Amino acid sequence: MRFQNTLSLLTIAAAGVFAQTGELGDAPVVKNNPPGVVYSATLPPSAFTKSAYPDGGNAKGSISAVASPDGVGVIFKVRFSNLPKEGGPFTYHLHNAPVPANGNCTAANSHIDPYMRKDDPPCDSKAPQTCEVGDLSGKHGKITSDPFEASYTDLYASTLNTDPGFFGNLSFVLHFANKTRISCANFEKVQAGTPVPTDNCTTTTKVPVGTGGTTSVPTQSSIPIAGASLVSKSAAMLGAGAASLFAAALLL
Ligand SMILES: *[C@@H]1O[C@H](CO)[C@@H](O)[C@H](O)[C@H]1NC(C)=O
Ligand SMILES: *[C@@H]1O[C@H](CO)[C@@H](O)[C@H](O)[C@H]1NC(C)=O
Ligand SMILES: *[C@@H]1O[C@H](CO)[C@@H](O)[C@H](O)[C@H]1NC(C)=O
Ligand SMILES: *[C@@H]1O[C@H](CO)[C@@H](O)[C@H](O)[C@H]1NC(C)=O
Ligand SMILES: [Cu+2]
Repeated sequence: MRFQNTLSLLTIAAAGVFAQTGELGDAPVVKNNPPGVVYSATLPPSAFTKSAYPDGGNAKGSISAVASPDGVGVIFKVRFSNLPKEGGPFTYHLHNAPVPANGNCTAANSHIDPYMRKDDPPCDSKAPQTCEVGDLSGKHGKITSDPFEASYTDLYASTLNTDPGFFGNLSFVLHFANKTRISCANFEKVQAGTPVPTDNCTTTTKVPVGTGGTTSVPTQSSIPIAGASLVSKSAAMLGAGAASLFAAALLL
């Protein structure tokens, strides 16, 4: 019995399961996110850290988020391109304050961390419930390519405005590996209350998962990512892609 306990402890230690837990415990899975409500955030035309783009400009980047059709977790679709040539792998997080009108990314404060886990030691992606709720790149992977695309379900961030993991009126920040803030953007509600997708669409739609492959990549020609086109893009995604999002949720 004692030997077995010791052995299992050793096994757990070897597997690295002793992840940091928040002072208030692990993040609970959010099960009541309102289906169909989309939030998105798009980086502005010029960087916060100007030295990242000596000739002006900025990374292109957007995050859109919608609850899973069953309300369990939130499906994130993340795209970045035109990243700085050095200083990666880049990280990005949901931050716990909005960006003011002057674009000051320092004012976006720190990560969404309602269970008070702090960012040190780093998130163990094998135990995402122990990570800061806002640490998306810690849980789901850093930005390791340009362009970079990822689609995943996060079970702890929330689109329900009464949940501690709510980010819909907050922001995300893109960082160099050394944590310097390159750029940041506020989330905005894109569209409310679309109907739950019908099942019969799932067989005909491609599943956008991860980077590369069949997913479309933003091109240089689509430089002005205006609010309007973003809205229509996301709306189209919701309509035509709702079934694929659902499929992605099942896969991930
Ligand atoms: C962080 O990394 C960037 C890119 O490599 C560099 O320009 C910047 O000086 C670094 N900042 C600090 C504080 O080390
Ligand atoms: C940016 O925000 C930080 C933190 O709120 C503040 O200390 C700093 O003065 C602000 N800088 C500007 C230029 O507004
Ligand atoms: C964001 O929304 C929540 C819930 O409605 C609210 O409690 C919080 O104060 C808001 N935060 C900001 C920065 O507006
Ligand atoms: C899916 O079902 C809806 C409602 O039942 C129907 O109107 C639509 O034509 C169907 N679509 C396909 C591709 O079968
Ligand atoms: Cu951050």
